[in-house]
Amino acid sequence: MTEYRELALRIRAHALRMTSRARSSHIGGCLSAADLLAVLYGGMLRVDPRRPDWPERDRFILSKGHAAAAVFAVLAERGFFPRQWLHNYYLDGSRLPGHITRGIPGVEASAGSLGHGLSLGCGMALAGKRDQQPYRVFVMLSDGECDEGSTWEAAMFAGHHRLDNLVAIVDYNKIQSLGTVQEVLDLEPFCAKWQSFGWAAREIDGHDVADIEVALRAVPFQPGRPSGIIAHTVKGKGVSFMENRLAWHYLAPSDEELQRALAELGVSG
Ligand SMILES: Cc1ncc(C[n+]2csc(CCOP(=O)(O)OP(=O)(O)O)c2C)c(N)n1
Repeated sequence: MTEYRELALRIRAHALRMTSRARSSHIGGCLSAADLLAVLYGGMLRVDPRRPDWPERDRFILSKGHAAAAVFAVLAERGFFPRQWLHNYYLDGSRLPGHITRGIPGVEASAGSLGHGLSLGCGMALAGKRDQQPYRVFVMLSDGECDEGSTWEAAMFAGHHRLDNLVAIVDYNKIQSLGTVQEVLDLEPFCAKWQSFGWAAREIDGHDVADIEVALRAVPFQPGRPSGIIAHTVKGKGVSFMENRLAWHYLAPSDEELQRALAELGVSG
């Protein structure tokens, strides 16, 4: 568990530095996803950085593509590409754009226009079944995307086709870009909605690495059903002045805020 926590810390520190340097948005949703990504890439995903195109690899799709900084950070930490690439994230001439983009080693799909990742995951999972491939497909969604009809069409499709090689992980941080989920379009009873679409779904604490590992080890939760993990998280998790603050969806940390945030995490600038 210590390794997961250390990896999550490095993801948070990288994402803070990257968004600050680029003066770019979305740090709140990177910090909420950091523990989930640490457990996924810290051991649960069957991937190999030396063979990013290995046909039997698990597929991971970041449907909430604006949190790219966190995924680039974990891919660099796992050795898919050099850590130096992170230094000019989202700057002119960079290899790493502000949203997740296919073509970068370890990235399976482009995303950023929200609400499409689960459909992509369904296609990959269905292809895997038809080709009798052993890989699993993991899709990380935001709660905001679950206000979109396309997500529920994909959820219905996955249930209908009994895609038990598909796992949806919702980073349920309860905050979108301009309001809370409750104000914008409430999702509750959320877990029950997934279940009614034919999914085996459960709720976890998305910051408890042990809880996350137990859930990821248990997929598929039920044979013949896609697995849904509703991960309760906190937007901005780990940095006190960002936690649960709507403004940190779009704000970029200033130099001074970056130093304060890194000091709170206990890492140097
Ligand atoms: C189709 C689409 N509409 C609008 C946007 C602009 N946008 C970027 S992030 C975001 C919502 C952020 O909230 P959420 O999706 O819950 O993400 P998280 O809190 O996990 O960062 C929106 C509306 C978009 N990227 N795609």
